Order: sequence, then structure tokens, then C-alpha cells
Amino acid sequence: MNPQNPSSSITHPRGTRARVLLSSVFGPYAQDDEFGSRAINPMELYHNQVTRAQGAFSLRMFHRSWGIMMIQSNISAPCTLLDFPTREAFARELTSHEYEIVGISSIIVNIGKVREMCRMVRKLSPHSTIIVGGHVTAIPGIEHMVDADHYVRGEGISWMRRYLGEDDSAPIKHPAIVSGIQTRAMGMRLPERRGSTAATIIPSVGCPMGCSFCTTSSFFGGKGNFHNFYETGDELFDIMEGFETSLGVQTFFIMDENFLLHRKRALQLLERMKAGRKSWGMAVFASANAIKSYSMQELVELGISWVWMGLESPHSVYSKLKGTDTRELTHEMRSHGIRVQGSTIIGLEHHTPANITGEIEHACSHETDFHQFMLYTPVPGTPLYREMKDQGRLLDAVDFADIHGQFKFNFQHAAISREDSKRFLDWAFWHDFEANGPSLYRMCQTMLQGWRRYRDYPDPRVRERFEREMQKLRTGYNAALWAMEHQFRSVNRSVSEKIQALRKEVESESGFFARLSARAVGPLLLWTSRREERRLAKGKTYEPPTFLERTNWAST
Ligand code: B12
Ligand code: SF4
Repeated sequence: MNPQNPSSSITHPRGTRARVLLSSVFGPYAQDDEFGSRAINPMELYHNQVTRAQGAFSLRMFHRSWGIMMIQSNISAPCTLLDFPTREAFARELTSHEYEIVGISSIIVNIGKVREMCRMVRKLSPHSTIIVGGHVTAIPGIEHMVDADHYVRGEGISWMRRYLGEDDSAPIKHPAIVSGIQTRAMGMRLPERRGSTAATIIPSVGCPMGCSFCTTSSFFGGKGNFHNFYETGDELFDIMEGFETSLGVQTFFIMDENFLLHRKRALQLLERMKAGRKSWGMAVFASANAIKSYSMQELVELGISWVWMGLESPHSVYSKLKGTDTRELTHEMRSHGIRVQGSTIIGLEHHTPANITGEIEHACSHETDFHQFMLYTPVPGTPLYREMKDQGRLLDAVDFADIHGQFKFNFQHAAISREDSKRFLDWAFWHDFEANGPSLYRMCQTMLQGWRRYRDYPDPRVRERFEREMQKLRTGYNAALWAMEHQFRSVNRSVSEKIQALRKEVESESGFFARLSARAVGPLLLWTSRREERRLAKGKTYEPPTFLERTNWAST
């Protein structure tokens, strides 16, 4: 029995014959409502917490609920997966089939929706057993807040397998996941061609570094612990090669909190990629000290094209940053064609109204391609939360729906008020945009630097990857640069001039076709961007579509 989950030794009487419905919480999401949706908390990654101040230039896309996709792929019971349902779609599914088990996946902010979904199940499908899983179960006392039968903390595939009487140590089958859906930028939906979007690979959950505020680390066991789905580079290689064929992809979004920390696995993957002549690209999360344990050549040959890295402040105490100058590291990675997504925490213990603008300016001076800002937030389940609770510093009246790091403090900060926390956060996003320009432009800068450096590299896999990126720069991205340059003329002349200089560099490297693309498509993108700005000003929001997928399902 797993001590985190006292219910982990229980099995369902029908075992794998039980019908299972797995669902994410219902939408719409980007609106204020009584179930805990918030307009500032859309179901989007970039527009929620990275490029949200960048208007029409914000990168917009949705991501499926990978946790329940993983569970569905690894159980042999008949199973329906409902992703991003409306309340009506959830009710319809509950009444149109008999489900013995209903599993609801949620994070903390959406507890109000979990409560409502449990109420609906009790009413519409009273014989179903309700299982709640995902980060929401880290809320202390959740058993008294929602009406479910089991609350699954931590890793869910093995729990569900045990519950259905299956072998919980069987190899993990990775579902085919297209990482982003309905991507938009500059008022245009990007075409969803086969292979054009990266595939998501989930090698593990959790992170052994155990930073005190980190919710994913603590949820999967905290310091020193994590859960590996795939131990070796060989296993990862086989999965990636499979998706190269089935999805037609050459890029992968590696959803692992600290992929590069597992050096042996990463280097084994590199060996296989070299032997198999794979010109793959990879977007990864990694801490600065893990990145520093590789040479730039190793990173580039491994296909690392995008790194999400915590920057924090020069005075931070986290061991993942020890001895690393993150500004220098960012600059170096970009000069090797690796896009950097920095992540900065606003409202650390040492921040004061007097020093915080300086710290934000320092963060922006990294000139990352993308920059996430988050409020320092004690989230239920983390060591930081327990510390704040013991010190009596948690603010009682804060709704769980507002504890996500993009609104206001949920604790008493020594020097910064709750109201000011939001002002500083908003200023950080604005300042990064104002000082460094649109992320789309910054990405183009990095891509050009990478191509210039590696176009003649001896390893053809590397040359090919940068050539693929350059091909995008010569065409669509160059047109986007033209549009950004023109849009910024009246907004910020110096940013406009920088974009123009980059466009000219791209054109001098690429000649006629890049110029043609800029002149032919650029004006269209300028028009769609301006139209998008007007739509956004009127309150336009985007919602993900609903997905319904059945497995092991008898057709009658
Ligand atoms: C992809 C992602 C998203 C996607 C949405 C995905 C979706 N469809 O819901 C986007 C980008 C839109 C998003 C948005 C947000 N997210 Co988010 N997101 C992630 C991310 C990066 C990956 C999730 C994932 O797939 N992990 C891998 C899978 C395998 O793990 P898993 O989901 O935890 O599932 C496992 C277990 O939890 C369990 N399980 C899960 N569900 C169920 C259900 C059952 C029945 C059972 C038995 C078990 C079970 O089993 C699974 C396998 O082990 C995580 C970070 C992370 N590393 O996990 C953050 C994370 C989940 N997000 C988080 C947050 C806070 C947000 C936002 C509020 C943005 C913000 N301000 O940070 C918004 C909320 C949007 C909204 N309105 O709901 C937090 C949650 C914190 C918490 N404790 O609740 C996380 C942990 C990031 C972080 N470190 O702060 N997010
Ligand atoms: S290094 Fe990153 S993922 Fe790991 S515990 Fe710290 S914040 Fe979390």
C-alpha cells in the first residue's frame, strides 16, 4: 500500500470489466464564474503566464490533459476520456452510458468544478464510484470539501491499475500526443499539418531538487524523489522514433520537470540519435546547474532547441542556481540557437517595494526569448505552504480559484502588500515586452544566430535541424517580422528599428524569397494583428474544443 494513498490497496469488484469515464474539469475557463473560472486564468500556457502582455503577438494554444491520457492508455478497462467538456457534455456522457467509475482530474484552482462534477455524478449516475486525482488532492481536508469516494495523491497510472486489479509494474505505454492545439499568433490560426506541431513525451513526473515552493516536486514525493516512467535513453528513443513515424514529427516537447538532470538517460538518447541519424529537436525544462553540466555542443547535438529555465533573483537561495550566472548562460544558449524561456518569481522573501523594480529589470536584462513571471505562492501541499501556515502568514479569505500565482499574494509578505503584488507582477510582464519586444521576434533572433553558427557543422543532423528552422525564418517568420516592425513604428520606434535590422539580416542571408514573403504576406499579418488587437480590446477570449475518445470499447 502506498502511504500517500491509503486507498491504493482497494480494488473495484468488476476489475477491468468496469466502465471508466475520465474527465478534466468543465469549461468555459476564461471567464469569471461561480465555479472558479477566472478571466485572467485561461486554459492556455503562454497567454496565461508568459506572453499575456503581448497583445496580438502573444502565442496562443491549448494543451490536452496529459495525465488522464496517460491513464487511459495504460488500463485495459473500457474507458472514455472527456477533455474540456462543458457541463452539458459531462451530464450527457454520464446519462448516455453506464459508468462504474468516474475519474476526475483537476488542479487546485478548479476545486469548485470538482465539487460540482461530483454533485452531478451523484445525481445522474448514483452507482458510479468517484475518484478524484491530480494536484487538487493536495488540498488539506479535500475529503470534506467534495463528495468523492477516493482521492488519489501522486502518480495515478499505477493507482488506477491496482484499482482495476491490473499489474501496476507493467511497462508504461505512451499515448501519441500532439503537444499544442489550435495555435494562434498575430490574429491567425496556424495550419495544423501533420508533423508541424511537436509531440509531447512524458519521461517522468516530479523533481528531486525539492524547492520549497514547488508543487510538482512535492506532489510526487518531494526532495530526493520523483517517478520515472522511462529509465533509459533507449526507451525514450524507441517512443520518439515511433511518434516520428505515426505523427510525422521531428520535434518533441519533453514534459519532465528537469530533463537534463538525468544525464545518463539524456546521453544515452544522444548516442541513439547519432546512430539513428535523427535530426530531432527538443524543448525541455531544466535547471541552470543541470544545463551547466553539459557542453553547448552536447546540448545542440542532443537537439535541445528550447529550454525553460528558472532564473529567480541574484539573491535567491535555491540550490538549482548555485554558482551559475544565468544571464551569461542565457546569452550563451541563444548564441547557439537555443531559445530560452526564463521563469522569474516575483515577491520572494527579500523583495521590497524599493528593490523589486531593480530585480525585475535584472530579470528582463537576461533578454530571454520568452519570460514567465509568477508570484511567490505558498501552494497547498508544499513545504512553503506548511511553513507559512505555521507562521500564521496565510491569508484566510483567499479563494482556491485565485491561488495560482497570476493574481495576488495569498500570504502576508514581509514588505509587499497583496494589492501591490499584482501591480509588480503586471509591471514585470509589461516591462519585459517593452524592453525586449515581442517574443516572436526574439525567437527569430535566436534561430538566425543558431543557423549562422551551425550551418556548416560537421554533423549533418545538426545542420539539417538548423536548416529547417531557417526555412521557417525565410518564409512565414520573415513576414511576421515585417508586420511587427510596422506595428511597432507608432508604439516603440527603437523596438521597430531592431526588428527591421533583424529582417534585413534574414533577407541578406536568404535573398529574393525572404523579401517576397515579407512584402506579400507581411501586410496581411499586419492587418490580422491589428484586427486581433481590436478584438482583444473588446474582450475576445479563446476556449479549447471538447474531446471525446473511447478505448477498449465494445461498439454495440
Ligand atoms: C500542461 C499544463 C497545463 C496546461 C493545461 C493542461 C490541462 N488540460 O489541464 C495549461 C498550459 C493550459 C495549464 C494551465 C494552468 N496551469 Co498548468 N500545468 C501543466 C503542466 C506543465 C503539465 C501537466 C501534465 O500533464 N503533467 C504530466 C502528467 C502525467 O502529470 P499529472 O497531470 O500530474 O497527472 C498525474 C497525476 O497527477 C495523476 N492524476 C492526474 N489526474 C488524475 C485523475 C485521476 C482519476 C487519477 C486517479 C489520477 C490522476 O496521475 C497522472 C499520472 O501520474 C503542469 C506541470 C507539471 N509538470 O505537471 C502544470 C500545472 C499542473 N499547472 C498549474 C497551474 C497553477 C496552472 C494555471 C493556474 C496557470 C498558472 N497560473 O500557473 C493554469 C490553469 C488553467 C485553468 N483554467 O485550469 C500547476 C498546478 C498547481 C496545483 N498544485 O494545483 C502545475 C503543477 C504547474 C506548477 N508547477 O505550478 N497547465
Ligand atoms: S528545480 Fe524546478 S522543478 Fe525541480 S523542485 Fe525546483 S522548481 Fe521544482
